[in-house]
Amino acid sequence: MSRRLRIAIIGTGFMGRMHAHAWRTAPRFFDLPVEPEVVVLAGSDAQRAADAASRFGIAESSDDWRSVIARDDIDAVDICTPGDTHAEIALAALDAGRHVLCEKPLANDVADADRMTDAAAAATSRGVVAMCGFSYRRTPALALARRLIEEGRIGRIRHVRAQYLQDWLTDPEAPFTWRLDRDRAGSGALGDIGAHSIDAAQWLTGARITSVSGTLRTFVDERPVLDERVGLGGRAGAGAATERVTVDDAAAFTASFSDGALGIFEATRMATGHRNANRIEISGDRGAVAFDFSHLNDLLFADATLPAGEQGFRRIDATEPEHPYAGAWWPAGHGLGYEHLFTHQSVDFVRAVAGEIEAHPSFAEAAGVQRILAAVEESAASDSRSIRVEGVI
Ligand code: SOE
Repeated sequence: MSRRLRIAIIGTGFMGRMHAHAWRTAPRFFDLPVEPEVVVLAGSDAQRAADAASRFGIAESSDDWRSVIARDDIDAVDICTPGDTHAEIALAALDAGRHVLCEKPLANDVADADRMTDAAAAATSRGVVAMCGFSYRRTPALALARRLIEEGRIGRIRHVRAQYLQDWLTDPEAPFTWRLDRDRAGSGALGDIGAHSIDAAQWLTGARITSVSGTLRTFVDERPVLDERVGLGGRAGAGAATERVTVDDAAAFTASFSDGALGIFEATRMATGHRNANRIEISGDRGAVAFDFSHLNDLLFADATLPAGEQGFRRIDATEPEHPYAGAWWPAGHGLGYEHLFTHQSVDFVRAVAGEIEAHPSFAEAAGVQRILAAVEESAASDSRSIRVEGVI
């Protein structure tokens, strides 16, 4: 294997810039078997791609992802574009024998997710790695929660309570973005942030969601149009044209898990006061874990095997060297942030390419999340009827 992993990032928005930062940081803090290097950044707008490349110290930029994938000096393609382009780019990259890291949700519908999964399975047999970017798996505190659950520390799981709360759409004047267009984003809060909760719930518990009953709500169905470069949180001027919102602002659903646990999920972009509260609490018959991204370095752990007088949640600061990923960073107690999740994701991707670990989540797992999203939509369209999730892996 060459000592370098030459990467092309496709996409120059929030995620493209975040991934560019992560690839640069990963080898500086982690000892990696292969040195990742982003050699080209591609985007639909040539100037924007050139600006972003220069800011992140990437030698080349392009406005043509197809020619980038075809280059013979590219080993891996990192897809950071809106969901409507994931399948086309991933299929082309896998076909060309490139390793692929694809942002979440894997696709905009189950059919595309399945095509990507089939292509990934064929490519994997030729030594190619395909991984979906559910970045929260790489939060040290959440990875610690998984370790505790695997060790049996919370026992048999009965409840999963997951909320992903954002508030950037609370104001009816908050502008339209591609995230509010069903053709580009697939769905709204459900697929953008609810997908994280679904992935985390299944990854943490090791169980699969087998049926759901849900409701979707769009509170504001038209919004002013603003240049997308302003990004999340921007505002349009008076008299701006408007665009119809074709996705949900909020989603809520209950879920049954394969191990008998009961889940309750809420995903919304209208939870006033919550900027990015990705929360999950899992209750078992021996204990419980609770996590809130607003305090991402903390894991709350309740040990129900202790004497009654010592029970209740206690806070673990997940920054000790023995905690997942944490040892590569700062002395204990000095904390990590959102960008570190992406650095850890890059680290795991590189290690998977080098054959040291298995890439996770696989496209198959991410397609499983897609099936659950589709089932929630189907349920919401039929008065919250309970829908079985087909093809649970
Ligand atoms: C916007 O809602 C967003 O950037 C999501 O797309 C990300 O996946 C999440 O981590 C933060 O919020």
